[in-house]
Amino acid sequence: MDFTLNEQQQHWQRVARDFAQNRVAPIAREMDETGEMPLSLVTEMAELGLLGATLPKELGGSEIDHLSLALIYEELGRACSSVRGFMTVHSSLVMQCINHWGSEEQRTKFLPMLASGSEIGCYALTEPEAGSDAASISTRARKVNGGYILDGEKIWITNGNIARLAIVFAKLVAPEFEAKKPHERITAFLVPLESEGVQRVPMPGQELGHRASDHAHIVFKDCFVSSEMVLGGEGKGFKVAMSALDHGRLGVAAGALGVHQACLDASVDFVRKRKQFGQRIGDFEMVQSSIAEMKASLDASRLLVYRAAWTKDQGLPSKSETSVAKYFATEAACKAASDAVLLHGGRGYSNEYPVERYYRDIKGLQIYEGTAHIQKIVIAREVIGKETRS
Ligand code: COS
Repeated sequence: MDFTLNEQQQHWQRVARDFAQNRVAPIAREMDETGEMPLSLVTEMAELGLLGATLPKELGGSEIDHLSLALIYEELGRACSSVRGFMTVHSSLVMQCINHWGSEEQRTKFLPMLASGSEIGCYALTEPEAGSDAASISTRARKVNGGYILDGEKIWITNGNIARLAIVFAKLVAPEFEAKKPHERITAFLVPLESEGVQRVPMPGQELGHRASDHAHIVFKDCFVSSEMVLGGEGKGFKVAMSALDHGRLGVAAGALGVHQACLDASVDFVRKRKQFGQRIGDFEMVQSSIAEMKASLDASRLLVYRAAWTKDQGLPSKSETSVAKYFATEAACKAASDAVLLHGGRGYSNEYPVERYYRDIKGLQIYEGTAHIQKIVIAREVIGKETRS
């Protein structure tokens, strides 16, 4: 087994690290306080070739492998979870999904614009009454001449206010779909968000973390979408949604690695400098125990995340590997962030040091794109097999 990164992977790790440390990290605190990510960062990411990531070059992509993409997310997550979250939604949930499921026309029309950052994408699945139970969405798509009319509402849509294109999931209302199971009625649509019948507002309230992320509440009321905007075919929307989440979950898992690494870096720096009882606190065994646990769990998470990326690169089914990586890496990073705050004592509890931001941000990664419980369902079903009811 070869654990070394190849030249291409090292290249993308370097590019992402330079960008994250020089352009993102210095303003991470400010973005957290103002609740805004400057859109100039999107342009910079596009110019570096990060946004196009795994897409083919002729569609504006960089044709990189999934392991390189995971390294990019890790470096972004190490600097700022909100910026990493922006890119995971835009590049993995939206672009990889269109690249996989889109018709030739859809791919050539939308992907180059998204790769260049001139258009931003979002993924609209979650609803007020449909989170983990994605098949229970109530947004409807009524078939009419030449297309469909969408009615319904979506919440917690990352990039939803800044995006111009959304992948929207809705249940088809048509006689031939009436007898079908709920998930078999779901269809994915590419919806330009400036269409008539779309209303968007920022989500109310302030989130615990990811404060520079843009989250929208989107309402569709008599919104016409033409037939050629169906993504993946009528009734295929649940599979479209789930396969996109498999890409997105790898991004979240890799982002958690970055937060975990940042917690370790900050803690090591602190315990080397901070003195109590006449010695550096890093010389106390209990502190060393925390640092050792943080490092050991980080190494384990990294192997799992890289394995999931590698599995994708082999073209093998990677649903279970991705859920294992997402579940383990986010849990481990949550523990690391909690320990990092504790090691910093009173300073860790204030925003004088970045660990309190890591602690707030990481909780979101246990939830976004499928909670830890959902990941365990996916893993257990793979291991035990799904219950069959007669
Ligand atoms: N890729 C492709 N197809 C998939 C898939 C995947 N990862 N996961 C499931 N499917 C398919 C199944 O094969 C099944 O197909 P058939 O109809 O041909 O048998 C179909 O989808 C239904 O699958 P399943 O019965 O497992 O669906 P459930 O309703 O039980 O839901 C969970 C499964 C809970 C795993 C799913 O609803 C889920 O991931 N929920 C979380 C949603 C989420 O992450 N939301 C976050 C917000 S979006 S950023």
